[in-house]
Amino acid sequence: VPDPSRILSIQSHVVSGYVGNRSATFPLQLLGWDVDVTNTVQFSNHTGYGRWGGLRFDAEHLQDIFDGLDKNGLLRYSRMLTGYMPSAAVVQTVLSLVKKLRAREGGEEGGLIYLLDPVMGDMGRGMYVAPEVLPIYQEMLQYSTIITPNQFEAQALTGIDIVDLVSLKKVILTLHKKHKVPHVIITSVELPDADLAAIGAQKTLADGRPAMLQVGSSCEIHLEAGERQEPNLEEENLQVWSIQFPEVQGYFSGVGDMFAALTLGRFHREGQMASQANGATKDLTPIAKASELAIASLQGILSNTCKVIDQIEKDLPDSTGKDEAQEKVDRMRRRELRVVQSKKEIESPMIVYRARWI
Ligand code: PXL
Repeated sequence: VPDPSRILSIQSHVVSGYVGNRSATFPLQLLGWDVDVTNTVQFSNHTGYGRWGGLRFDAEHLQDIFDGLDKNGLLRYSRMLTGYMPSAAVVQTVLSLVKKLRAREGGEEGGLIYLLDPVMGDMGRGMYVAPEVLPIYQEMLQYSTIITPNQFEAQALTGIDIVDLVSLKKVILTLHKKHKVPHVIITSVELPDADLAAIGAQKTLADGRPAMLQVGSSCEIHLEAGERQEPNLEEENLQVWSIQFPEVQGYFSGVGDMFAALTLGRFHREGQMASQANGATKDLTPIAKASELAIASLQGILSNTCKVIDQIEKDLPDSTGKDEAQEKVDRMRRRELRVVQSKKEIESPMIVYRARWI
């Protein structure tokens, strides 16, 4: 029997700082999950520093770990989370693992909940994994429960560019219909002003801060002989929700990883896949509620992080006399998420930014 409180998390490890498993484990543990941690890389620090030491693990190493768990009857999970995987061979190994876990749990009702974060790149930097990773992720989608691509990754997975509301819906529909994904969250999207206005969204929030827009959608996928069937879904019955929240200036590493972890940790399977009623009062889906909580925690963590950065930078001399590489390292160091200092924000976040149907 799968242990109802165990999550298998497969992503990066850094010795110092908080990305990958280092940003996922503590929040999940605080939320009451037993986290079994599999590291896909072990680096001294995240790659944003510009220099780092350590190894990317190969597929054989990961397979050996999974085999070891299996031999001891430990490969029974109610939930699974994957993030950055360093090679196509590793993604392939995890694909075999997911197929095995899905088969083992005897179908999907009450079975494995798998959050797949298809880490491949972002709009600013483009693709930062080998291109061979993409087709394996595309095959993996049909075994996932929840996916959390950013705009770049959603576009790559579907081959459709998001340029407006119409293409955004086409991407979501493709992920549900062709790839048979039950719950889709596109963690942030850029839309033209007119399309933002059409869904009642803003470029900037009431307090003047620039807004980020996240969208999500759920779709019931039926099984036949254990195989997911293509849902009978058309664009006009898609039900998409969105959340707008302030963009915190500057780049913080590990935010996406923590969002995925918190969303999985906060997700309750119970409840409807989509809204039953029509109109503005229709209930939010469990995935929208999980995302509200995840965003609320992250806003709190980022706020704690920024307070410390401001404190340090206020007292910094104009010139530290250090070389450019060391300045960059110091800057990255200051921007590490304050994870253990944000226990309160993880356990009892204050929801300010709400999901709404669009
Ligand atoms: O998702 C952030 C991340 C994960 N893994 C490694 C990284 C980073 C960000 O820089 O370097 C190894």
